[in-house]
Amino acid sequence: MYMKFVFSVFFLLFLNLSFAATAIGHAPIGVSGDHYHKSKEKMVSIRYSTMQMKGNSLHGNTISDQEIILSQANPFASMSGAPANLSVVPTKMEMEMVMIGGMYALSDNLTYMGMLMFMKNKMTSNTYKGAMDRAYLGNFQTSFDDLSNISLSALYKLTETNKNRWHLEIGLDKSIGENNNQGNMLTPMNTYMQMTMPYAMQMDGSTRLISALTNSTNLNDLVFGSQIKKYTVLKDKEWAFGDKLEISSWLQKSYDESLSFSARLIFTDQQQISGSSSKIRSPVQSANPLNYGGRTLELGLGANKVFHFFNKSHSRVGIEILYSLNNNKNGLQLKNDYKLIFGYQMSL
Ligand SMILES: [Cu+2]
Repeated sequence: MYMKFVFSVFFLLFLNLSFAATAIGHAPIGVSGDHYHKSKEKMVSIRYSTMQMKGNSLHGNTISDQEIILSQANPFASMSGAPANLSVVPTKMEMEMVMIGGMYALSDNLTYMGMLMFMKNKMTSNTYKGAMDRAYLGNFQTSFDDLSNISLSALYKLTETNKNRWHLEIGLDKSIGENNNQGNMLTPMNTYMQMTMPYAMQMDGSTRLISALTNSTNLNDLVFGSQIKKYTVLKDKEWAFGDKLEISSWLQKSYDESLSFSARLIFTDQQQISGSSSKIRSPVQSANPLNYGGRTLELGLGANKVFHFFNKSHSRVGIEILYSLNNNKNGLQLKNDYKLIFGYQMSL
């Protein structure tokens, strides 16, 4: 429902585009908080991203469904009727996100940035018999669609010369979606049952501190940029997704004034889930808080294009595709496959 509304707004804006100005001024579209503004400037943006996860890994090594159901114990086996081993195996997860953002510069040194995020997750899983021959029973899909996060940040300029700039970001992010989404699951008893979905299909309701340091260096028609960003849990409800550190470095090259290309490396290190929910107890890896977080490395290839708009304001369109280079996730998890980010920014 949210998604449809957001797309309508997006395409209305998109229809108004016409040409000209410089593309290299902003980082690849997947980097948020990459720039600040001059006093009184405003900007609105919308970003859409879709991420695919496919196949499983145990401590970073690929593992098959059969190996999972034969070797991985169900942590909830002591519950009556629960199978001794994991019996539901996620095979694919598709995450879609829409972020609507606004920026406003109070002065040349201080820019405020606000963001609203919508999320849609779809998970496909296989179910196997809980005991005896462990026969394959079928697959099923669960999903949720929700307003997920709201954040507010201050971007503070540290230094700026013709060649180089540095800025800080300090902000708060609040997770506002539901933490007891239910799904209809095919159980190892070959029945359908309404159950609280695993953590991956919930919002944790936590408040996080966002802190980041960003640098950008110009070398003629090249830009070298880097950003280190940390999300730290300040306050949680029952449980929270772990603290996350992201380090990103990119190289951009101008094709002409209005078009640039980029390559980016993104390293992410996330902690396991802290706490747990007593309602999440299905015989699936994603119901175990230990099977979250870890280290991943991705390569992003992207392009930015600038358009002119009513002479005084301008628009940018950015696209970035992230390929997974390395998955070293904690415990048993789905592997990252690829991510696509598409964004539109308009200066007012
Ligand atoms: Cu901006």
